[in-house]
Amino acid sequence: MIMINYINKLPKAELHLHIEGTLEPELLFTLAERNNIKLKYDSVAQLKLAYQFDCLQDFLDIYYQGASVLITEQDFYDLTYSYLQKCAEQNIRHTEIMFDPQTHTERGVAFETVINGISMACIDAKEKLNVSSLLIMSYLRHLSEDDAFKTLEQSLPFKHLITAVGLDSSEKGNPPSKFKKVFEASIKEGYIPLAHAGEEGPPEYIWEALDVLKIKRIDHGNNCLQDQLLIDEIIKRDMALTVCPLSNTALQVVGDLKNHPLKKMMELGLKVTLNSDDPAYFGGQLNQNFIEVQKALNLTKEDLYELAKNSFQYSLLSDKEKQTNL
Ligand code: ES4
Ligand code: ZN
Repeated sequence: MIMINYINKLPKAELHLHIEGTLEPELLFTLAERNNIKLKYDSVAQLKLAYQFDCLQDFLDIYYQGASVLITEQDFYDLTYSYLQKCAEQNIRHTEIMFDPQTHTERGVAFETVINGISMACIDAKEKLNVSSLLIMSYLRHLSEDDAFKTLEQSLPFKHLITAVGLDSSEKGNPPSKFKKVFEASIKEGYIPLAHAGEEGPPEYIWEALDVLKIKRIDHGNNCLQDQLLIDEIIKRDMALTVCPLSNTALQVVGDLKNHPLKKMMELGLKVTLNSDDPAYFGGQLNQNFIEVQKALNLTKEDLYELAKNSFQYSLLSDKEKQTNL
């Protein structure tokens, strides 16, 4: 109880969060009805039964289906604002939100609809909830580099609303080097490069994300533990890993929370942050990730404080903005 209180009160930033992954089953049904979309599931309970995953691809198949109920600017606004309300309740003071434009533009939803809905909610949440946010536009790695280039082009009129680019979706068979040119072009446009790497993919993919894509932060990165030289390099470059414990157990990247490498990572000197990834699908918001991992790994208050401190320190906020939170 003492630890739960401590966690709830701790000011935190969330650095690894897919807005499409915050779509709770209840809102999913509401939006399906609002947009006259027929779902494969008859009820919220039935839908929830489908949330059992053997691997990342299993999850992605359901996640893309879920996202298909998002049609209008209002839908994206409601989705985002409802996540930001949860941030306020958990004392998440700052969040760096990933969105996948291609998940929507592929279905005929305009880029503009997506970004306008999301960013209006962010503006309102700053004013009404005092939660700050910034946006990370993620390229889907199962699609071609040409497709990512189209997305980059579509984003340019909205450049002032986007801080960084990311790389997500099916990792195996889609190495970072596939996106070398589009990351170079994104950096030229002023976007900060980030990428998922080493969630299911090998350490070589993390090396590529560092050396070819020039990323500034590693999403997941669990598999760096298989390569001591890589661990040394990540520490030398002072790069953080955005670790997602409940995502890792839900997708069977880690068998049991008790065997989660988080504590080992901290002991090795890696800078890690805790994150919820896709909370509507993985069984818990950010504070639940803190609570469950604290219990499973017997983390101390000092460990928890360090994780929360890292979340501000390795955020994309300016040094001045960080000062107000640290
Ligand atoms: C994702 Cl957990 C995870 N990994 C890769 N891509 C994703 N997109 C949404 N969640
Ligand atoms: Zn992710």
